[in-house]
Amino acid sequence: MSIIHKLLGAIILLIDWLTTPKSVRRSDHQQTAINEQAKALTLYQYKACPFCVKVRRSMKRHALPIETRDAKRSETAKHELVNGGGKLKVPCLKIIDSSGDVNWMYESKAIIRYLEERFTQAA
Ligand SMILES: N[C@@H](CCC(=O)N[C@@H](CS)C(=O)NCC(=O)O)C(=O)O
Repeated sequence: MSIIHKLLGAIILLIDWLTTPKSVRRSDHQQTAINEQAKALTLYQYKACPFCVKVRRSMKRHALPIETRDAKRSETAKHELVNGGGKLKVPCLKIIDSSGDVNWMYESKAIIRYLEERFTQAA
């Protein structure tokens, strides 16, 4: 990775840290239900990818404890993503529905829209 890439990544992470959004507050009962639902979701991502930062900020805003797996640092996560989703591109949200079917959702905008539609009303 070039120095410029590393520097850009560090700047992105710094701005993200300085402007971390507040999380929505729910009743304990509601948050417990959300936490249960979040267990069926996994975000494949890179730490300093700006599209992944956008998705992680949305997760923070909606107080979603979604597991993240770094497809750059972990060969296992990379294989899971490529084998399951079909391509090495992040962010990608793995969604297991109530029937156990698995869907791999690419594109940060689509993922953020999905999280907002699914979890905003529950706030
Ligand atoms: N339009 C996509 C862009 C995603 C994207 O370009 N991700 C880059 C990382 S920042 C990527 O996965 N590149 C492939 C690779 O690193 O192998 C989105 O909004 O999610």
